[in-house]
Amino acid sequence: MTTSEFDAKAAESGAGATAAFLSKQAPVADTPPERVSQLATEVITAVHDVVRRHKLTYEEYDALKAWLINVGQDGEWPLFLDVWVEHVVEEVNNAHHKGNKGTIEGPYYVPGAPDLGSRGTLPMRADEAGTPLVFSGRVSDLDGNALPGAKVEIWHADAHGFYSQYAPGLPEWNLRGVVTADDNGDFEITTVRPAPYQIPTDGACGKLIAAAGWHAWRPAHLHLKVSAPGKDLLTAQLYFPGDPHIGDDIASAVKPELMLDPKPAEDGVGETVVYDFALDPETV
Ligand code: MBD
Ligand code: FE
Repeated sequence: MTTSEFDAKAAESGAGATAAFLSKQAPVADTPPERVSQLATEVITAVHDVVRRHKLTYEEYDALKAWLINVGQDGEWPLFLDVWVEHVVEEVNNAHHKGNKGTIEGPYYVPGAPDLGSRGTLPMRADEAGTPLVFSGRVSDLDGNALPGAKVEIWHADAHGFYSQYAPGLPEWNLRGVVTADDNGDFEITTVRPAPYQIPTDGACGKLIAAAGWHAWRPAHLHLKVSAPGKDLLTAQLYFPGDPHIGDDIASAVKPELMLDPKPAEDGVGETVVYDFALDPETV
């Protein structure tokens, strides 16, 4: 793939993520005016503090203004917020959980992926690139009781870092599916190992990264949502040992509990990995 083809797909992903976010719900929180006022005042005051502390020039102020406008025009508010803010929202909302650690959802979840039964292969192209990976596990409550019927939704990028329904040219549900835990709480998903992922570099977020001398990489990851009646939804990502970006994920979404331990498959084709989920009771 050429750089310009890569960039063209990246730009479309941003616009798609914005459209998908706005269409999935009316994102209105029932927040009382006192709390809106407090939150807004503190955010604005934090900005004032930075301006004073660093004596922001008018040139810098205008560059900031142009950049903020560009984030919207490039459709990159979902990307910006999920990369640089969501991890703290996840942290404060799930701190009380005693079961599995979760992490951020990111911008590319789509509900309603194909149902694969308890054991199945994610939809993929005949020549899908990547090492075959069989991912199995068990869903239980905090006491270890199986949760038959629990849903495990999984989605991940292809070997080029593209997510179906955001990058053009991929089959609709490529590398997205749902399995249902069987009577023992067990499930199995066959897919391919994802590749390290670079967030789009051609939009406003990429310009910030370049201007600041940062890098744009996330470690390779599988996204998951694990759910069962009466349990809190677990949104997680799982990572692979030895990945060069485990220690410096641009989205700050790696936790030691989210590391997989894949083994070579017994039949010599690809890898197998086992990872179990314990769900917390629903927060009331
Ligand atoms: C991703 O695939 C992702 O998971 C996050 C958090 C941000 C951008 C792209
Ligand atoms: Fe992702």
